[in-house]
Amino acid sequence: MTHAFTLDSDLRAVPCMLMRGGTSRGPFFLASDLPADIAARNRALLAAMGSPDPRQIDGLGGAHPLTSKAGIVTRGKPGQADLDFTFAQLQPANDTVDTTPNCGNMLAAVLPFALESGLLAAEGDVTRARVLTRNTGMLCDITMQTPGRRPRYAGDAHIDGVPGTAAPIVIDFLDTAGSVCSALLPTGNAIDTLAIRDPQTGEPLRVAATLIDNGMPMVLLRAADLQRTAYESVAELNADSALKAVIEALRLVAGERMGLGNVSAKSYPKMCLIAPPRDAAASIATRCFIPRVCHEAIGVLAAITVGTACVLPGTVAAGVAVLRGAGPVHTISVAHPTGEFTVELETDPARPGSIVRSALVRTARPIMRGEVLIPASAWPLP
Ligand code: NQM
Repeated sequence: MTHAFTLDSDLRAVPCMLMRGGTSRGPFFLASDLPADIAARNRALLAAMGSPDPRQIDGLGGAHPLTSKAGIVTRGKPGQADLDFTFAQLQPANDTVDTTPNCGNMLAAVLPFALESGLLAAEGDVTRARVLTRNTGMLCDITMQTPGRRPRYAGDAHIDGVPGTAAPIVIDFLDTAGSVCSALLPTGNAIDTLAIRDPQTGEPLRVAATLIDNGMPMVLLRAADLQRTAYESVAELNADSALKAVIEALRLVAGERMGLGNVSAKSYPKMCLIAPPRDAAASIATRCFIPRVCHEAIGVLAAITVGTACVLPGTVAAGVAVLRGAGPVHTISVAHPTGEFTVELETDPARPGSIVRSALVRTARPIMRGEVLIPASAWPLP
């Protein structure tokens, strides 16, 4: 027997579906179910997630940046895309709602959400949709299994960072270079030197970095240059306040150099320590800060951006990454704290340093559907 809840109160009910997208999780909304005004929409999202509060005890957020995300989906413009997706990065402890960067993990949940919410109909045994991520204008094609025109979630694909296996969702990115930044290498250099004073010792510090954006603005640093290994555990790195202070100081300098202005309140650029792989099958070892806590795995577009640095001559990853085979299609295995992330990158031999396509596999599924209840003070009742 099903049970219907009734509600007659000063809480406002907003339809949504809680989705896992890759190694992230958050509520997905139809754009028509949220306020059109951006400030009002942000208030509604903050209330839905329970931010700001480190534990997000009064909302859906999971007290971590990877579970403080929301997706907003609508039909795309004919001739341009089947679906339009806006990704919103919230934070547990502050009141920012950032729709400037992309999130390739939440992106994986867009097609299942669109099918489940009736925004799009399944095509046949396999459904493919072109998705425009409005955050940066990025286009991709997403493919999932829909036997009998029903989404299938069970399957054999495993992604590190998520227990078990599920049906694969394939994402083909069409154009990722320079997402938030003006170009793939926003300073025009494959390596820049970042000069800071160590915030704890006051000692001057000069560190070589690759400032790069192939879908995600990132600062790549050789772990050895900071007397670390990039094999440390997430807990060790999160407890390493000396390292975190240096990384944040480097990030502020890098943000200005990348043309991003003052990034002190922004969730990007992400900071990534790199090292030669310890596992023979991997191409590179990574530990990513997003940007102040260490990622348990690595973001999707972060992995694409690191992979891109591996195949670009002259970056800090050159001489660190172990590449097998010789283009134009490179398979890069990016090792991270909970396993590895394989990305396929296609380069154009006629244009050295250009990536014409990137592809990867994720899994995603709806976890719960219903209505999130937010105080009417955050979005007044009609
Ligand atoms: O890089 C985390 C994640 C992400 C972003 C972050 C992402 C991406 O793992 O495309 O997916 O970098 O804050 O979801």
